[in-house]
Amino acid sequence: MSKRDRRAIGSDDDLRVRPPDDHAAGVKAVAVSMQRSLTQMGPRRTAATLLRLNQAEGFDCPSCAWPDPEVGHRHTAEFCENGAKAVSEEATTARATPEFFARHSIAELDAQTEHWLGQQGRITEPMVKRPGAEHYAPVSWDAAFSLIADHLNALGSPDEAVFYTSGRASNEAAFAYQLFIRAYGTNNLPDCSNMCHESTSVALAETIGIGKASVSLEDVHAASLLVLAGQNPGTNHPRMLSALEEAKDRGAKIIAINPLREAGLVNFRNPQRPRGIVGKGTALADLHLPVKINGDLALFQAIGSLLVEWDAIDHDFVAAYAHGYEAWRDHVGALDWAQVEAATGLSKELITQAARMIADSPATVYCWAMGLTQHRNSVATIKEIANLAFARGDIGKPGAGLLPVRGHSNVQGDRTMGIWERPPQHFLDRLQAEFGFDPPREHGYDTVDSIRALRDGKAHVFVGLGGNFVQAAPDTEVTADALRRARLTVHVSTKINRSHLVCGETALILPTLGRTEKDVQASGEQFVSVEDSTCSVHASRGPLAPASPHLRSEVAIVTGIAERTLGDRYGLDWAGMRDDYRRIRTHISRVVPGCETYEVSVDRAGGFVLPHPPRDSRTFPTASGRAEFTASPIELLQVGEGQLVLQTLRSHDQFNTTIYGLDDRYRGILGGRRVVFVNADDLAMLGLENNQLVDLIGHWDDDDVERRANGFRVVAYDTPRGCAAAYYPETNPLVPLDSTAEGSNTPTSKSVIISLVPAGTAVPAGTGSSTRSDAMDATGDDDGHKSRPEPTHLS
Ligand SMILES: Nc1nc2c(c(=O)[nH]1)N[C@H]1C(S)=C(S)[C@@H](COP(=O)(O)OP(=O)(O)OC[C@H]3O[C@@H](n4cnc5c(=O)[nH]c(N)nc54)[C@H](O)[C@@H]3O)O[C@H]1N2
Ligand SMILES: Nc1nc2c(c(=O)[nH]1)N[C@H]1C(S)=C(S)[C@@H](COP(=O)(O)OP(=O)(O)OC[C@H]3O[C@@H](n4cnc5c(=O)[nH]c(N)nc54)[C@H](O)[C@@H]3O)O[C@H]1N2
Ligand SMILES: [Mo]
Repeated sequence: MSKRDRRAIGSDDDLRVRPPDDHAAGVKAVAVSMQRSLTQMGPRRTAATLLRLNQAEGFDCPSCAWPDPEVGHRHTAEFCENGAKAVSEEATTARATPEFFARHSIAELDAQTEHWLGQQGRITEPMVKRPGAEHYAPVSWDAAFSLIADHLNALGSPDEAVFYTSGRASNEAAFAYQLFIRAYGTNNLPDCSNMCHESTSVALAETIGIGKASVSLEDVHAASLLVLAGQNPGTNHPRMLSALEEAKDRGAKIIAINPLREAGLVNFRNPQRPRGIVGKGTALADLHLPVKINGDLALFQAIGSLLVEWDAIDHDFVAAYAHGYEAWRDHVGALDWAQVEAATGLSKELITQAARMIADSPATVYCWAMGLTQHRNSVATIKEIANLAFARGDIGKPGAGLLPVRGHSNVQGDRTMGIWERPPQHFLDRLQAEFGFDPPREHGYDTVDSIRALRDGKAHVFVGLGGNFVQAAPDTEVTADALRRARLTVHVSTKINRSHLVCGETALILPTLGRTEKDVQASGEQFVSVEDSTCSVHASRGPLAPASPHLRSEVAIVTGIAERTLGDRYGLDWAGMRDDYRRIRTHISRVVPGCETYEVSVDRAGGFVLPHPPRDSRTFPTASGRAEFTASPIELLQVGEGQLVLQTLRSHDQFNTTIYGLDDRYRGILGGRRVVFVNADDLAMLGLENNQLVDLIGHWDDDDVERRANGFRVVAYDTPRGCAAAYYPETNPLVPLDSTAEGSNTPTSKSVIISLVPAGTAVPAGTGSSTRSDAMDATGDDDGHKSRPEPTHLS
């Protein structure tokens, strides 16, 4: 058992399990968020922050990317329990000072849990770990920038550095960052999106010509049917529940497609409405399809075949706007129902019920998130959703469309601003026209390819604008070894995380302002801008004084690194951009399509909405200029005898790798995180007892890495046979680096093949049986991504 496993189990001594909840939110949620905020921030900061959250003159919630209601329709408290937790986590009064780093060696800190690290508070000064040092020590900004510049300028090629971005960076920071990286000379811009909605971006670019949602919040309210697939809104997008409630009030129906009966899909008690406080709340899903993990492609094809059979097709839409209908119709016409039932675990009767609801609905919105994007066949699955929308004409009309629900609050904006390892040529052309240098045209490394490059000694410098790379990325031990091989790792961060401790020979932590804080530069107080899941872009202004006088904004840090590294190369005015963010926005207005009046539009109350041709005019910027039907083969996941398919998901008390607390209230887990949810019949079949301590063994044949995560409590849970669930990031050591989605290279963190053994059981080497239906390229060839289709539109 590794040191990390032991200490995590130690923290779970208080684990208690009770039955899962049958509803989400309600008064309890408000009480929980207020109490946490008061403890971490005190009453004054609580009032100063929470009441400005998501208001027109306030700041954008740093939690998820769910859109805000129109100005005039917002509540006084326009936030959810988990948004309040995210704000408290950032606006905490705890501080990790240089004295703290002097007291604790890096090894000592690395022996602590992620939860404990987060509780140490905001980092107050730039810190450096020199080669061989056991502690981080304070360093001046000036020296830090020089250190980075020296390392970058000493590399044999700019392609030996990788520049990661997490989805909290503002549009201004993201634009300046990608400009610097391209002027430096590489497209190595991996981001969290590579692990998140990349499958969506690829699938939608091919089918509708743009990788973003085709709906507004008003469309969600006006839908007659909402299909929620692979998403847990009660925890991850709680404000979405208010929108679902509004839709239900107007008569909408909801179909939930999820292996788990998540509380937030069942019932919502809105704390802002009287009936949510005293009554029974609003029943949400009218139909729940407990699909087997990764059964969605087969499910959507089966629904498609029924629509064809019933001729419930919008032939006018198909004739006027679509391409490839006949090939799709013939493909789904040849469906094998036995295969569908094996893949989905659902009866034909239940699938028929769902198809009937879709056939009867004049306007359907399809929503999805990580339950669909993190599988080998994710791109095909999402293209199948597009097929259904085209078949019914459910795109480009009120109350209908495609809604990939984004994760990080500005992950979509970062892509729009050019954070992308595969930038479209037209974006690079516009950069060239604006700045007068020829940006690199070769595609760069995505997240998985960056890890391979660091591992194989092809990259030596890692810079992270936010995020917690070593915990978020797959194959924890492989990723950790790759980062340790770097000559320099740099993290622009608000709080301590594991990636600061599993670092390169030289390591820097550069502490930054967060979304809650005032940002004052030479020209005065600045605002930044962000884009939500529905392409709406708006300004954000933090209300609080910075956590420390030594903090710098992300823009100041990025331009500082750029200035020192590039000098006056290409005459780029880094100081000007830093002093006045309007200069960055002027560049944005000339480079990013749809942002022509950026400065004015973004600062209007409620902001503005970016153009989206399919949504706005049923124009499809695809290869054929039409909505592209596609036909995809169904492949069953091959799972060996006694093995399970594990999905790695979020608890109610975390934001990705930031662990707020140890409860997963809605699922009935209290005081611990090392649990694995398994169907009771599978437990009996495996000879395991509920509550038994087990180890998780990963099965992946293509390399010699032993993948194991130890010391999990088994919890008998309502999930389909053969399916298991456990929390991320504890289970990331089980996700093989080379197991990625076809076309998007996203790690398959929702279909990990495992077996369970009683804790401490030795497993002889070489017992990982092959679990896949066919071979895939697992050579670690970092050119693999180049075979992916050329993107046409950003994000
Ligand atoms: N509070 C909070 N908010 C967050 C986050 C957070 O960690 N905490 N993270 C943010 C980020 S970056 C993201 S990307 C989003 C993530 O939001 P979600 O996608 O909701 O996050 P997950 O917890 O990964 O949940 C995946 C859901 O898909 C289901 N699922 C798993 N496998 C399958 C499958 O094969 N088919 C189907 N149909 N369903 C499946 C799971 O049971 C679960 O309900 O949330 C964002 N918001
Ligand atoms: N097994 C498994 N792995 C997954 C997933 C999964 O479902 N299963 N989900 C994937 C998904 S969807 C995503 S999006 C990734 C998330 O990957 P990341 O985005 O890399 O991870 P986060 O945990 O969101 O990053 C948290 C860190 O960001 C820093 N931070 C917070 N606020 C700010 C800020 O304002 N500025 C800066 N500069 N830094 C800040 C803090 O130091 C904090 O420790 O993980 C992926 N990994
Ligand atoms: Mo995400």
